[in-house]
Amino acid sequence: MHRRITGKLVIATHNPGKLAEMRELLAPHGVEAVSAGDLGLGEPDETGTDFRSNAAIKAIAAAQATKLPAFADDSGIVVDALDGAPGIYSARWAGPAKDFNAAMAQIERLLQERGATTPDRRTAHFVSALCVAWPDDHLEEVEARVDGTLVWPPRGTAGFGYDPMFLPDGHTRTFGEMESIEKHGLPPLGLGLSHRARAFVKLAEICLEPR
Ligand code: ITT
Repeated sequence: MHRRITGKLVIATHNPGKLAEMRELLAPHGVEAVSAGDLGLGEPDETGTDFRSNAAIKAIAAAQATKLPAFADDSGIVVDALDGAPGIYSARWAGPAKDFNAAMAQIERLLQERGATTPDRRTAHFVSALCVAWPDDHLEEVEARVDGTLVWPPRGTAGFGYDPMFLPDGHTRTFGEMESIEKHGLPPLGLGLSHRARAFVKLAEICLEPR
């Protein structure tokens, strides 16, 4: 049986870009959200082998530490010509300095090495696995993706991470060139375009009161 989110919810992320998006997605549902950073929670080791298990690790750690339901996202960019890299290691490719310009340049270097210069050789998708964990170990888990191609040089300064390099299918502007409402706004305001927005729609269906 699915479980509804009621009362206070911990957003178990230390990534400010994700936190802003997760707050915006939750806002219409009247959920009182506090962030892991506000509560001074540590970051668990992401030892899972896929997005889903890493999202669960983060949500469970925060739920156990706070005795509140906790909401986590594990996400990343999967590049076909790089055999799925960086995938679950997307954050790590930016290094301790969280330098995503360097991480995007690294992807581009590898694509060039493999002769991936035309759009059909530069396909990629973002994945978001969302998990809500309760202190009694109940879990709700969903996952979604958005497909696109990688452009070079990166375009736009909106969003975070790999957004400036990612051109979603059917669009002419990268995520880095889109307003937040366009990237992850839900109907009727947006299209529910991003991986995180799409996963959130699935989560809202099973865990949240209708807007
Ligand atoms: P938390 O674990 O604290 O949530 P994190 O940044 O370490 O933060 P992940 O392990 O899930 O999170 O790494 C995901 C990385 O993938 C993230 O750092 C971004 O660089 C990238 N990413 C995920 N969603 C993205 C998006 O919507 N736009 C651009 N890049 C994204």
